[in-house]
Amino acid sequence: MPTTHYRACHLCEAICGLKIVTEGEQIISITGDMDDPLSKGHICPKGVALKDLHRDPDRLKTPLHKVDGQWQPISWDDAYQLVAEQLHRISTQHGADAIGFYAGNPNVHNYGHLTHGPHFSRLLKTKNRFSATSVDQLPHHLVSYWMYGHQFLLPIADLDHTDFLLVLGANPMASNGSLMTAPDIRNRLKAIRNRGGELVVIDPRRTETAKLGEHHFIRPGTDAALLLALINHLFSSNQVSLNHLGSLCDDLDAIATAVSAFSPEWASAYCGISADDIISLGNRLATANSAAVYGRMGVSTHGFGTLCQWAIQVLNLITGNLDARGGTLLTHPAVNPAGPTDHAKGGFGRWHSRVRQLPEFAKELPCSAMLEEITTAGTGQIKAMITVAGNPVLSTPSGHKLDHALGQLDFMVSVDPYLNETTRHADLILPPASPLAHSHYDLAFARLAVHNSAKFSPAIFAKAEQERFDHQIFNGLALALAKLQQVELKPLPEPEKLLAHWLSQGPYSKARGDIPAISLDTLKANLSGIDLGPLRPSLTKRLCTSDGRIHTFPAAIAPDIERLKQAMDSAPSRGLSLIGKRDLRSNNSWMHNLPYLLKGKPRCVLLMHPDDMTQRHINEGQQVTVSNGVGQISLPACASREMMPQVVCMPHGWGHTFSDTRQQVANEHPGANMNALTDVNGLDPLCGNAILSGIEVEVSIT
Ligand SMILES: Nc1nc2c(c(=O)[nH]1)N[C@H]1C(S)=C(S)[C@@H](COP(=O)(O)OP(=O)(O)OC[C@H]3O[C@@H](n4cnc5c(=O)[nH]c(N)nc54)[C@H](O)[C@@H]3O)O[C@H]1N2
Ligand SMILES: Nc1nc2c(c(=O)[nH]1)N[C@H]1C(S)=C(S)[C@@H](COP(=O)(O)OP(=O)(O)OC[C@H]3O[C@@H](n4cnc5c(=O)[nH]c(N)nc54)[C@H](O)[C@@H]3O)O[C@H]1N2
Ligand code: SF4
Ligand SMILES: [Mo]
Repeated sequence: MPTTHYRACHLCEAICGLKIVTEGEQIISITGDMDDPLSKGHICPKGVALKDLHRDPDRLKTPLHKVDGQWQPISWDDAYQLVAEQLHRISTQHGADAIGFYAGNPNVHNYGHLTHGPHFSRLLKTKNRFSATSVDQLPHHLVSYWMYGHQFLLPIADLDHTDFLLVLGANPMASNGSLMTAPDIRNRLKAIRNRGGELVVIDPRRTETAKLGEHHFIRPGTDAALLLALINHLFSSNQVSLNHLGSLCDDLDAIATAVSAFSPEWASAYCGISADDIISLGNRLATANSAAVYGRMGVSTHGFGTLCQWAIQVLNLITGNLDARGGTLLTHPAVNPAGPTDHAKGGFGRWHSRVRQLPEFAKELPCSAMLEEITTAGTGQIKAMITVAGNPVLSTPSGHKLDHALGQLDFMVSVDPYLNETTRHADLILPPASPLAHSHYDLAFARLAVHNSAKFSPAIFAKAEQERFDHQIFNGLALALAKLQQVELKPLPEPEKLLAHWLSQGPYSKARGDIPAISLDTLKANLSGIDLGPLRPSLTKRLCTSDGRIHTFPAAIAPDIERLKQAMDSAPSRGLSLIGKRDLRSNNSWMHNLPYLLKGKPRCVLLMHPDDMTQRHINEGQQVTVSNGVGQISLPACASREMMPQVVCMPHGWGHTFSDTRQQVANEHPGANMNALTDVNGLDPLCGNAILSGIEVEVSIT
C-alpha cells in the first residue's frame, strides 16, 4: 500500500514542502506539496534527488576507523570512546586550543545539529572554532550585530509586497534564495513586475535572475562604491525620507558627510555602471511606493563585504523601507524569534586568532585562519580537527593547501555521511543515518523567510538498528568526553522534545486571530505547515542595542570608507577576474554523487566572454588552465555572452579527484576545485570573511 508523507525539504534555504509517496522501503515519487503555505507546490530537481540521497550506496552506514591506512568498521561505543580519548589526550597535552572545530553548511539544515551540536562542542573550550559562516554571510551578521544589537536581527526583503527590488550579487533563480527563504522565486520575482513594480539586478554575469528584470554589469568587487554613491545621491538630492525609525537614528549627517565624495561619476569610473544609471537607480529607489535592496554572496564575499552590507541597511533605512511593508522586515517564527530575550546576540573581537590576529565573531574565527593555525608551530597550534557536516577542502580558500595540512594532523574525526575530499583525512568518520529517517523542523530558515510559517516533518523511514542520528552522535561524543573530563553531563532529550518545549514557550503558544495555538501536536495535525501570516513591522520592539537605538554608523565603517577611497584611487587590474556560479542541480560540494543531478552536460566549466576567448585563441570546449599565485586548475572553456568582458566564471564545490574517497558518481564527474585559486590572505579585513569573487587569474590553453 503506498503511503503519502509530507515533509519540508532540508537541502537548501527555500524549505519547500514535499509530498513523498512510499511503498515499504521504496520511494515511489517526490512532488511539491500544493498545500504548503510557503512553497505552494514548488520543488526543484534537488528535492526529487532526495530519493538518490536516501538510497546512495556510497552513504556510509557504520562508523569507520582508519587503521594502518585501511578503513575498518568500528562499533559506536568504541568510536565515541576513541574520539574522546584522543581529544582529551591532545587538549591535556597541548591545551584546549589544540583542538580545531569546523562546522559546515548542512549544520543549519538539520535541527539535530542545532539542538545537540553545542552540547558536545562546548566541552572543547577551544578558541579555534570555524564555520562556513566566514566563507558566506558573516558581514550580514556583523552589521546586524552592530546596528541592531543582534546577529540574527536580519531584515528580510518583503518580496511579495515590494514595488522595487534591487538585487546585488545574488542569483536566487539558481540558489533558490539565501537569507531570504522564498520558494518558487521565479513566480515571486515575476509577480513584482506583474503588479507594476521593478526588478533590477547588478551582477557581472547576466544571470537567470538578471534575465527576469533590468540588468547592469558591474566590475567584480566594486559594489561598495555603487552603494555609497547611491546613498550620497539620496542625501545630496534631498530624497532621504525616514519612516517611524527616524527618531531612533543618530549620525545621519555624519553618514552624509562620509559618503559625500562618492559622486555618481567617480563610482561609475570604478564600478562600470554609468553615472546616469546610478542616478536613475537612486531616484527610483527613493520614489517607489516601497523598495527593498538585497545583496548576497556576490557582495558579501569580497574585500568590502561588510561595507556593502552596511550600505544596504542604510539605503533601506533612508528610503523609509526598513521595517516597512514592501521594504525589509523581521520575521516572526514560532521558535526563538531574535529579540531582547534571546541570548545568542553575538559578539565581536573578544579574542583574535593566534597567528594573524583575525577577530572572533560569535565565538568563531574566520575559516581562512584554519590553514595557518594547523601549520604554524607554537603554543595553541591545532593538532586535532573535528569536522561536522563540512567539506573545507573544496569549500574554503586555498583548499588544496588545507588538504595537505589536514594530512599532517595528530588526529581528526568527521561527522559526515560521506568519505570525501575532507573526511578522507579523518581517523574516524561517524556517519549519520539518512535524513528521511529523522524528524525535522527548520529552526534556521523559518527565521529568514519572506512569509511566516511553521512546519514539522516526521520521519519517513525507520533507521536501521546499527545507525545513529547526528543528535545521537553528539550526545555519544559529549558523554564520552565529559566522563574523561570528569564533568557531570546528561544526554540531551530528543530534538522533538526540545522543539515541543520551545514551541510551548514561543510567541504562538496561544491562539491569536486566525492562527491556532502552535504546539507540536498542532503541527503534527497540519503536516503541510501552518501559515503564520505576512511579515510585519517590529524592529522598534526588538532592537537589542544597549540604548535601544539603531546604531546607524558603527565606528569601524568610517575608516573602511577611507580604505575604499584608496582602493578606488589605485590602478585597476587589467587581468581576468574570476567569479563563482551556482547551479540548480548542485549544492556546494556534496550532492555530486546523486545520479539524477549529474545528468546532462558537464557543469564544471569556465564561462568566458567570446572576445576574451578569441584574444587567447581558445576554442569552444577547449581545456584551459586557470592559474594565479595561489594555484592552478584545468577545465573546459565555454563561450558565453552572459559574461561581462574580462570576467570569467565557474562553480565551486568540484574537484572530486582523489582516489581514496568513496563517491563513485562524483569521481566520474570530478570537475576542478575553484578554491585552489582563492587565497587565505584575501579577506574583508573588517571581519575576516573570505574573498571568493573577483579573484585575479590568467587563462591559457592547457
Ligand atoms: N569559491 C567558493 N567557495 C565557496 C562558496 C562560493 O560561492 N565560492 N560558497 C561558500 C558557502 S556559501 C558555503 S555555505 C560553503 C559550504 O561549505 P561546507 O559546508 O564546508 O561544504 P559543503 O559542500 O556544504 O559540505 C557539506 C558536508 O556536509 C555533509 N553532510 C550533508 N548533510 C549532512 C548531515 O545531515 N549531517 C552531517 N553530519 N553531514 C552532512 C556532506 O557530506 C559534506 O561533506 O562553501 C563556501 N565556499
Ligand atoms: N542550487 C544551489 N543552491 C544553493 C547553493 C548551491 O550551491 N547550489 N548554495 C546555497 C548556499 S550555501 C548559499 S550561501 C546560497 C547563495 O545564494 P546566492 O548568493 O543567491 O548565490 P550565488 O549564485 O553565489 O550568487 C552570487 C551572485 O553574485 C554574482 N557576483 C559575483 N561577484 C560579484 C560582485 O562583485 N558584485 C555583484 N554585484 N555580483 C557579483 C555572481 O555572478 C552570482 O550571480 O545559495 C544556496 N543555494
Ligand atoms: S528549492 Fe531547495 S528546498 Fe526546494 S526542493 Fe529544491 S533544494 Fe529542496
Ligand atoms: Mo552558504
